[in-house]
Amino acid sequence: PQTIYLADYTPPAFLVEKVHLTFRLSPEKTRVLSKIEFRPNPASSSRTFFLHGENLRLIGAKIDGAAITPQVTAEGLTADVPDAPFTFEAEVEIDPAGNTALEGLYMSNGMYCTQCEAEGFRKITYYPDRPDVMSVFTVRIEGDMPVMLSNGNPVAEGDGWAEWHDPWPKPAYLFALVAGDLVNHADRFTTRSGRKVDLNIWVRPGDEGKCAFGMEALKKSMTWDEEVYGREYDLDLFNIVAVDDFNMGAMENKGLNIFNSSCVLASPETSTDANFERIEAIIAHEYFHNWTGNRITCRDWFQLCLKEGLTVYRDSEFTADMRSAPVKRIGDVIALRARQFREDNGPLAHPVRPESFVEINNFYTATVYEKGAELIGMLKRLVGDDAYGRALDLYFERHDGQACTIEDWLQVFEDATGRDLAQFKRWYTQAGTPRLRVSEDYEGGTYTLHFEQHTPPTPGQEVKDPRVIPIAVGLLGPNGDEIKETQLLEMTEARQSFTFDGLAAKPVPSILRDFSAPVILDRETSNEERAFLLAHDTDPFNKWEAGRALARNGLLAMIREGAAPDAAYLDAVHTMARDETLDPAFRALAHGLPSEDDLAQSLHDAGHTPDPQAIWEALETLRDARAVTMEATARALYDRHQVTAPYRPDPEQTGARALANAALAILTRRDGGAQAQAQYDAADNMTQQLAGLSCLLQAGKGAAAVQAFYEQWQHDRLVIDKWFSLQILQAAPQDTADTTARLTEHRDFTIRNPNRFRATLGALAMSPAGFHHASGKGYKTLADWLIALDPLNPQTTARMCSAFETWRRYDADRRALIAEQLDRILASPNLSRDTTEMVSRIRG
Ligand code: B3K
Ligand code: ZN
Repeated sequence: PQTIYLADYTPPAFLVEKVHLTFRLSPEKTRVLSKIEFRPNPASSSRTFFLHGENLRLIGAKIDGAAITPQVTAEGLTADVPDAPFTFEAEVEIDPAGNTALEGLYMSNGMYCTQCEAEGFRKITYYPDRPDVMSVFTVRIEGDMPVMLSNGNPVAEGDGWAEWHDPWPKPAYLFALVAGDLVNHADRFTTRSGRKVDLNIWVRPGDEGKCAFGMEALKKSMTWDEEVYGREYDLDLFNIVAVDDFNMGAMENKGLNIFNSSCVLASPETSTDANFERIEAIIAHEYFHNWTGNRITCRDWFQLCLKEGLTVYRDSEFTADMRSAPVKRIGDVIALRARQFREDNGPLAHPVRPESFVEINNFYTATVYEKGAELIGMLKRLVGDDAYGRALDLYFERHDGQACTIEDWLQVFEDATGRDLAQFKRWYTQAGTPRLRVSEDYEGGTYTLHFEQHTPPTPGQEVKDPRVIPIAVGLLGPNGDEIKETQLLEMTEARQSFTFDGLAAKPVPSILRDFSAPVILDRETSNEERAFLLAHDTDPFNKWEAGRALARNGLLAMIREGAAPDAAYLDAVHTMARDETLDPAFRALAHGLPSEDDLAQSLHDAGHTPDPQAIWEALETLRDARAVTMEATARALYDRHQVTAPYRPDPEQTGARALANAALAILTRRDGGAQAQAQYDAADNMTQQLAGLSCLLQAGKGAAAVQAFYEQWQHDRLVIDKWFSLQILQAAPQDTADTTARLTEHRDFTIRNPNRFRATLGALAMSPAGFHHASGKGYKTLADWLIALDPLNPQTTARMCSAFETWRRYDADRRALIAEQLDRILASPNLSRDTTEMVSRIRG
């Protein structure tokens, strides 16, 4: 397969003025008629006419009305064209029903839908399928479907046809079409300048009752973007459609967002608090793309973080405003470390702006999205809130309607602030997580912090230059009072020291407050100091972080030296649990322990080979010990934080349920599941029901509830996905692979639905002790299914290969077992470009 390089970018030879598409829908033989008005691009010296096109049956083509015979290959079409504006027409036939890859136009439960980002439009018709070609689309849909939608505004409709027009020029990746038997949940929004916008969430009949929450989230997002970023919606209609078969979460097509049904449908009975929160965030994210992504798009796919990093950052600000900012921040950092740090420290490491790719779908990664968002957050910290606001205003003013680059983005900040961002740009071009080593000294009232930054080599990048790192620091006095409020240290050198004068005693530093930069902090410190910060730090993130570090150190000592559970940790976490001045949601988070994967990485970093089984056992031992010391407290917390009011997925109730369910998990280790069974039986919402079921499975008492749950929910796909996952996640390590294999035989398992596949095989991959079981059966089960999925759906297969990305951490036996599976995948006949690239990079 061919590698594409950023350095090879050239502007398009031809631009598109207008495009008219006619779809004659038919499941196996859809005809697509296109009429595209091209003109030579004055900014290009090339006059080579090339249109992308894949899996298309060309019926005929014309230029300026005259039939032509273009040269057609598997990638596209070329033809001789005039050196002046001309009209290209084509008629092609495609097979939506046979499209199992879920890219281009495909069918999901009898409904037609599209997914074009990144390069799916070329599976619909011949077109310059690149984001820097923006055009105005008019679309006619012919078919016998009750509802037929495309981007923009409806123009006209009749029996068996509908016409749509989108006045905003857009790249082909934002094109969308949906046709099916759908019903809508409708609402209205008036923008601050008075535009009346019709809002709809379109779903399959029967799902109407699961739209209200998503609709509220949409309206809140629209208001928030007006208030915070000054951005208004720009069409008279905004449609969201829920689709069951979808490769990712959702897609921001102009005026017609398409969602994985799991990311929009919600009801208290079927969705957990976490589902509600995620749905609110994803609806916001896709809506925010209307400005950061659609009005201003990317010049080429290397610039993906331009829209994704910024939009993730914007949706995180939104959630922080709607809910608790510290809880959101802590949750984001947990996820960043779990997914992005893992990626950045393994064979798939790549810069936030990659320099090459084989298959762009493989670069919709935690690095581009989540680290990309961290870069925006750092930039905002460095320039300050006001300057950030000015820079964003300038960005929208200068680049509206354009396809831009990271250089454009940084230039806006330089122009708005007068700041030189050359060093900051390294965050976009250098892969790897910087490690920040800290030491300190104190003499005569002066306290000095010494920092040293180092970024380990990553594939293709041996040596790294120092980056600018914003380090938020506060100082606490010996009695726990804050003696220096948070200040931002700007580290620009490889080694740099910062002093604080006039101190009466040696302070305790609180470093990297609010996780001010995506780095790994490396500081020799005592557990006493961590317990002190846990008790006194005014920064919620670092308070949480201190507890997490205590837990991690105790666990590492248990794993490495067979130490007993750390009394200091047990004591500190117990004290915090009882502190009713603290937000219940925060306390629930502080109860979480480092993940198995987190511990494996810590061991690896310290030069040890992680044993997944030993890690799992240490966590179990610690949880048991905690249950002994905290039993009475857990009982009290459980009772105190029961929610009696009618269910609402708001931050208060969500926090209370999270804390009560953390307490339930503790109690279950003492009462054998009695309280969990009671909760399961009484539950009137999915959060409580699922927590009850989870605890019962944990206690080995889940058989009856598993059966009952299935019978209650077998009609609801999204709930049954949870049923598949939970049984695997809660299996004992030696049973994880067998449970997975057994569930793949269940009549409700299907390889064709990505949600179900992820619920099952993804759960196996997310259970480290089970996945890495010494027998190798976890590896083999996953590889078998990836090999089976690849011919049907390369995108989802390739994404799930990252389960193997940490393989070099493990012992020689496990490495050999994994290598065998990776080689087996690579040797599969006709392996997709997507999976070939991923497995080759992982194998190294
Ligand atoms: N932009 C889409 C992701 C498309 C993924 C293509 N493989 C969703 C989002 O980030 O909002
Ligand atoms: Zn996005």
